[in-house]
Amino acid sequence: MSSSPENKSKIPERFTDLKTSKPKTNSAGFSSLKAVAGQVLKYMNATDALKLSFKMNQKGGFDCPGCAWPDPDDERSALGEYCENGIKAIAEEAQNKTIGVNFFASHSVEELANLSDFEIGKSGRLSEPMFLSEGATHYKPISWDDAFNKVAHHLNALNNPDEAVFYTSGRTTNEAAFLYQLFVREFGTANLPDCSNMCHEASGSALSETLGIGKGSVTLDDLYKAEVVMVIGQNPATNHPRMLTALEKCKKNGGKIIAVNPLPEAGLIRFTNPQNPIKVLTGGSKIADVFVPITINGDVAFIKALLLKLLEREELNTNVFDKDFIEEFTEGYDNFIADLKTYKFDECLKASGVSKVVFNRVFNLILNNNNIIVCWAMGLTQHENAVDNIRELVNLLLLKGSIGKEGAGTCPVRGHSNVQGDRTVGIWESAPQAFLDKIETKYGFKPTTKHGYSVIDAIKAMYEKKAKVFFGLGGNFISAVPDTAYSAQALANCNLTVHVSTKLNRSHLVTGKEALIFPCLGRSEKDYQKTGIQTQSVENSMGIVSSTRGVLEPCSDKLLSEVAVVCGIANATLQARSKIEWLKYKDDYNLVRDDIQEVVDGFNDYNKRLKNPSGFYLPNGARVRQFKTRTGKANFSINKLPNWKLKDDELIMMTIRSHDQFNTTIYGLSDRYRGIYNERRIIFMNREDMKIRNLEEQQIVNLKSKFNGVTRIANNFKVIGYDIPKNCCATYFPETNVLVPLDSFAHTAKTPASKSVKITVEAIV
Ligand SMILES: Nc1nc2c(c(=O)[nH]1)N[C@H]1C(S)=C(S)[C@@H](COP(=O)(O)OP(=O)(O)OC[C@H]3O[C@@H](n4cnc5c(=O)[nH]c(N)nc54)[C@H](O)[C@@H]3O)O[C@H]1N2
Ligand SMILES: Nc1nc2c(c(=O)[nH]1)N[C@H]1C(S)=C(S)[C@@H](COP(=O)(O)OP(=O)(O)OC[C@H]3O[C@@H](n4cnc5c(=O)[nH]c(N)nc54)[C@H](O)[C@@H]3O)O[C@H]1N2
Ligand SMILES: [Mo]
Repeated sequence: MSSSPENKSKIPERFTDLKTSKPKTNSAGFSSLKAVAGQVLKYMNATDALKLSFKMNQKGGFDCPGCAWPDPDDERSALGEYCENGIKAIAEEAQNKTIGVNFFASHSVEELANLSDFEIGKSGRLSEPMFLSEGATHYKPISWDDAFNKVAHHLNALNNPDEAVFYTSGRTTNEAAFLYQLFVREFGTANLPDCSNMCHEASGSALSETLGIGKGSVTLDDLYKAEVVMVIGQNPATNHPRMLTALEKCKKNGGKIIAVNPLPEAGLIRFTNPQNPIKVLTGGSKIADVFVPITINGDVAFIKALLLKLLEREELNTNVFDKDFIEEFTEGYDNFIADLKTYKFDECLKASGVSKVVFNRVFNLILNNNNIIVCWAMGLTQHENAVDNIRELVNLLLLKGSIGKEGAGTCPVRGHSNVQGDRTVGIWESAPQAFLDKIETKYGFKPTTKHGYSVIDAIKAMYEKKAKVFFGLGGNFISAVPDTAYSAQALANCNLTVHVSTKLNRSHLVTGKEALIFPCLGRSEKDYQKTGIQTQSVENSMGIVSSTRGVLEPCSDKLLSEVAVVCGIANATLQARSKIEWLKYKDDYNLVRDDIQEVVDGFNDYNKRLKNPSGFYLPNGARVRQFKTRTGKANFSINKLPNWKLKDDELIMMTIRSHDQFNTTIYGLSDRYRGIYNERRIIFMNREDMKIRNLEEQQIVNLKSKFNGVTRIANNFKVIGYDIPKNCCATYFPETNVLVPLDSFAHTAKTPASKSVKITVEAIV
């Protein structure tokens, strides 16, 4: 008998072989160079590896498929703008080993689901389209044409287009993403959930409302020139390693860095630039001038405490706030101040878990400087009050006039390499009317104005059988989403699940009645089409659009590009009823860009400007103090102090990334900077919390989360005593996604609250 969707979705609860060492305070340096070489040579031949490292993030080369950190506009190091984790990302993609008919004939879905995600990832690159028929135990090969027709058949059999869900992960390029949303809208729905819903959606919500643009306002140059950079809720040494070079440069220019994080993350404390041999020998530079060990979800309280003290000073001495800026460019100041006065400093500071001494050091830096940048990532966006976290930071910047000028502003550090670009070109379940109108004018069909499903809504719709076809352009839906067991049942309820992927992942194993795997080209591979090798484009975290072009031969001749897959499906599904000649786009991607420039603002002369080796900046109102909000000004906002409480036996858990993973892709089992080797089933706990519970180092525990009367369980974790605030704990994503309740998400943004999961820890007796 085959196992349940829940069982297939579950990461096996076995231990590997835990070793520990003291956590590191320094990041990168020699050990990073060693780790890079090890990872690359495991998978690739040396010639390919060299070719790649010279072309990655070089002008005219290909964009690293890792994070969305921008490349410097001018100088780039000779060896490629690379970092350890960028190289790992590319080594993972550019593997020589492929899997196809033989692999799937000899491994059933059931058997593959028993592997760990690390093992699944090691199997190799997908090399041909595969189909799992209803009730079958094994995937079988299928031709591309038959596969497209199958998708078309299922889509056309639906009662209405809203019964289909079209997910996107953030590696998809602008060209593929634009065509994909165009197809989805012409098909008749706006069900376009994307990984952004689980990532920076809260940033987008907060920033659009307060500053009129859902993106950050700063450039790399601003970071170099800032007087103070606050890095809050972010672990750059692991997730955006090249950011540390920018912070180092900022410090060299006299800037100060404040790091706000429950964990003393390695790179936040010290950093050794692996591209600087002298620094490698001398042990690197100090990064954080002040490290703030905040309690999990203590950020609104901490920022409020800062705001209150600033106000106190302002009332004594008139030069603390930038009153000219507030007067000319903002709205809502009086209401904001009136609300702020209802809070008490001591209560806020207490709720943040930060000591008075540390607070004062931060306060003095903020008080005495006016060019401030705030950088943040998932530590702020994955809470129920995530939107408030970001709006409260915006309040701080507005008071100081620290926006829209050199060395100042907002810097939400994006995750996937093109997640920002995908949204820009229309991957949005609630796209603005102006965008839909432009689609209508250009193509002559009327896109639905009804908002579609975001990730959480999509899961519920599939669970309730209101949605019956799931299509994923990239990503690993089942492992990325919260509430794994419920979500697995949601997918299993579908008639068809389809994934366009480079590598095998768990989402291929937790399927609807029928399932398809579409293997596609990766970033590093040459994209041959009728008019020659194609170039594509991406937008980084700072709104720069640049080209990307693969350098390696494709790992199989049966791969299609994402653009070709989208065109194939659109053509097969819509046929004569389409107003669009779909197949022409796959022959020549210049035509896609010609269309994008007509529909999306800021892309004029797209093809021409893409030839600029550094790419081009998209317009950004906040950067030039043009705030396109409802009031036409930058808006102050009123944010409540979150009022979550733990029961006596509860801890608040954040689910974070190790140093050896890219989201659900597990490169290795270690987390070197935190001193963890060969094991992912661990829970970092405060040593006092361990003592209260009589827990010893490496003791085995089960984790439980209770939410709205439902208990969720994840078994077998080893306890690690760690430098983490009391009542807080940390585990790795995706192992603990089973514990994240689907209904716990950010207000207005619906980002799952995967950084504030209330759990209890139970020793196995
Ligand atoms: N190598 C690598 N690079 C990546 C990724 C990857 O998995 N691997 N993922 C990419 C993606 S999609 C994204 S979104 C980004 C993610 O980048 P990050 O957001 O840096 O990733 P997380 O590991 O989720 O780390 C969150 C950090 O926030 C802290 N934190 C958690 N809760 C709180 C809180 O309540 N308050 C504060 N102040 N801090 C808190 C944690 O201690 C941790 O340091 O990285 C991108 N880049
Ligand atoms: N508990 C918890 N859950 C989280 C998070 C968390 O911090 N905690 N973080 C959330 C965040 S920030 C994000 S962004 C999501 C990530 O969610 P996703 O974007 O869905 O997940 P990834 O792991 O990035 O997707 C990896 C898969 O993408 C495919 N892939 C890789 N490259 C390509 C490509 O070029 N093209 C195509 N078509 N496919 C490709 C491969 O098959 C690979 O297995 O997870 C979210 N989930
Ligand atoms: Mo992300």
